[in-house]
Amino acid sequence: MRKMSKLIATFAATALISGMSTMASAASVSWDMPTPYPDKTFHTQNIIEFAEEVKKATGGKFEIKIHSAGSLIKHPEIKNAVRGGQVQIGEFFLSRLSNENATFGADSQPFLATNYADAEKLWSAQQPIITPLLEKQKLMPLFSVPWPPQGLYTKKQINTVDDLKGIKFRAYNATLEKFANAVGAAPTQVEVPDIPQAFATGRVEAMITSPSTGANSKAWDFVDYFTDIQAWLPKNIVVVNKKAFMKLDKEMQQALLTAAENAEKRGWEMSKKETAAKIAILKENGMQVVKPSDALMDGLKETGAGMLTDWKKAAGADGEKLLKMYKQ
Ligand code: PCA
Repeated sequence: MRKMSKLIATFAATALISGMSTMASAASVSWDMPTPYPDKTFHTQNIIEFAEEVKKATGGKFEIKIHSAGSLIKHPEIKNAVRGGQVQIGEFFLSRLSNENATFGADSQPFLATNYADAEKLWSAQQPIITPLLEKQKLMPLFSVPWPPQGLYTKKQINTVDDLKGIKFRAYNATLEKFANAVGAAPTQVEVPDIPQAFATGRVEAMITSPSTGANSKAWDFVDYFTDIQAWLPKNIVVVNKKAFMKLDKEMQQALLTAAENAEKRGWEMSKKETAAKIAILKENGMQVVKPSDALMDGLKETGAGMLTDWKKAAGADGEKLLKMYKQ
């Protein structure tokens, strides 16, 4: 009898220990994080590091699985997937929400903020306005990182705005679509993973995007000119489902917030480094990197000014507040 109970006790203890060790090795919380962008994108590299930091800080208890290149959720659905709790966290292109409220699109307005210092000021002005808009949807913004200044990719040299007339143009949001229409080009929405295919099949023949996306898409396979117009620095944003956040224990919440703060800082630095590095890759692969003519810049800026007037109307009092803060 005594032998028997000792045996049971030993068995129970072993079960307890092995149970504990499985708990320690498997994450007790696991989140899914969709992003529209491929693995080699610096934004994706940054969120991979963010997830690693969270895992390390929680001793492996809190795991965030990155699903890149729209593999889990397509770009247009990511925000609503986080909102509906289908996933707990996600990354997307902030200005895609400008149909909900024009202030989400401030960073995609042509020639409003064209360098990192101004982009930072613009984010400081935009953040307090869009945060409550997201909170109304039970979303919590975690961090936001800009793409490098947007440049023009074409098959032929572009000297004036007129040279863009009739060109089939790849767009990534409504603002760029409007811009393309305003200069007489013909825009089509194409997600980043589909860029090479869209050029190869002739659906598009030109685009405005960063040196990063151009180099990662091997733009030299389908265009010859990169005109460095530095038109705007649009941002990605990472948002969390508020309910999912509230379910985390304090340690996990803190780990997430600290890693987010670090990711925002690291991401801005990565973005700055990308600009020169990726322009060099475009050159190495035989692309003509061109400084824009004054005539082209004048024409583009005039188009941008018209768009800003429309944006102000659409953004109303919030937009006014945002611009006032930005210009201070
Ligand atoms: N790359 C993304 C967004 C802006 C950028 O530089 C794209 O082309 O869709």
